[in-house]
Amino acid sequence: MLRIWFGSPLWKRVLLAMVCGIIAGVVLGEDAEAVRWIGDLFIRAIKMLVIPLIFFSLVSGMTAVGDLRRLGSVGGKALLLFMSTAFISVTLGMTLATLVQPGVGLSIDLPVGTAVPPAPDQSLIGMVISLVPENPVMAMAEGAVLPVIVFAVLFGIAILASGEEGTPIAQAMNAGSIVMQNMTIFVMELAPFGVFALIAWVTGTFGFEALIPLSKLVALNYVGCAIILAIVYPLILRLIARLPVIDFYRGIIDAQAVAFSTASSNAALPVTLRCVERNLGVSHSVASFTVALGATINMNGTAMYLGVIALFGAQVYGIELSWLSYVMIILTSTLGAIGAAGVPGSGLIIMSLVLSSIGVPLETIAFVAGINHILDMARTMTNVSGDAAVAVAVGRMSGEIDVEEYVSADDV
Ligand code: DAS
Repeated sequence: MLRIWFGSPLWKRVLLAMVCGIIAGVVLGEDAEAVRWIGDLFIRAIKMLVIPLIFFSLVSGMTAVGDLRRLGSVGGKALLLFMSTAFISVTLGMTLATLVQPGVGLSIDLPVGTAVPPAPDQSLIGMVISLVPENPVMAMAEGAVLPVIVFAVLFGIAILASGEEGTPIAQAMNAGSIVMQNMTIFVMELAPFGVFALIAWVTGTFGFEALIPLSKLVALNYVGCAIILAIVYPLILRLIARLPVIDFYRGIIDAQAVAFSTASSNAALPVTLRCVERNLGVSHSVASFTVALGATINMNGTAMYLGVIALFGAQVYGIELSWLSYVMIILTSTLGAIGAAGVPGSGLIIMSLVLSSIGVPLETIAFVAGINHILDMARTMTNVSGDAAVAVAVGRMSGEIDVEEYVSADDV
């Protein structure tokens, strides 16, 4: 029985858990509250990973650059494209959620006593100042993720500046990143149990209609990914790389298939590299750096998803968002997508930081956890396609792409 369970793909187990959770919720009604603690345990396990995952993932991503000069030339172009596409993606996600309002109509009041985190009341300058931690360890202890991200980026640059990239400190950061990715995979193995409990509680407490917005969320995320694939990346290819779009998508279809089926940028990395080098003609030097860094810090599908879910959560709980909240969503989603790891479910983990930053209860995860893997497959495919698009653009700008090879792109 155990072999059948753990032998089947995670998305099938989560889907089964979701169906069982709905049935349990309908049967048990309010009594489903009795299993809520399992869901709370799952949410706590997700929160447990955020700080160490982001810190190690970011520092090891920075040190993977190799040296500051490289960070300046190829890295500078790649990072500019990574950040701008992430900004566009999260803004797209918020726009779609504003237009469609997936959470409106659910209007859930949290059970008495549930502390709703305070919405940000800082001024913009106050917010910028708070990005620099007075004490990085305290920032980590308090779960202040944005200051931790700032410290991690500076820490990574300092490793490069001191020429320490090949030393034990850099190796330790890389090892830490691998450990945290494995821990994320382990926590996601608990997802079926957490999803069962959360969906049972949601269905039993708020009624079956509470699940109807989930179909809107799935549709929104897939439409958002489609817009990024059909508009954002072609703009990069046409305006920056000045290369045809059809050859690009023909050349990376294998990487997209692996990313979609595994919901993991890391799992797709070897195929993405092979597609970018062999099918699209990007030099090994630019491809290996840009695609590897992109798999770690470039996640446009995730950024878009975070924008959608942040507004969904605010709509569900009837929380009015200030303009500063929108700025916070863009900041935390853009930086959070950078800190997310290329493994299944990391976007769900980063979501907890985005929700906390705008005072939206983490109970929102209860609604999304059940469909998260379905969303993860599409956003991972979008993430990987973005890594390849930036590699082509940087290769073109650096004169390190064989255009003949690109236009003759075919499947590997
Ligand atoms: N599954 C992550 C990836 O591999 C993306 C996410 O969870 O949002 O890119």
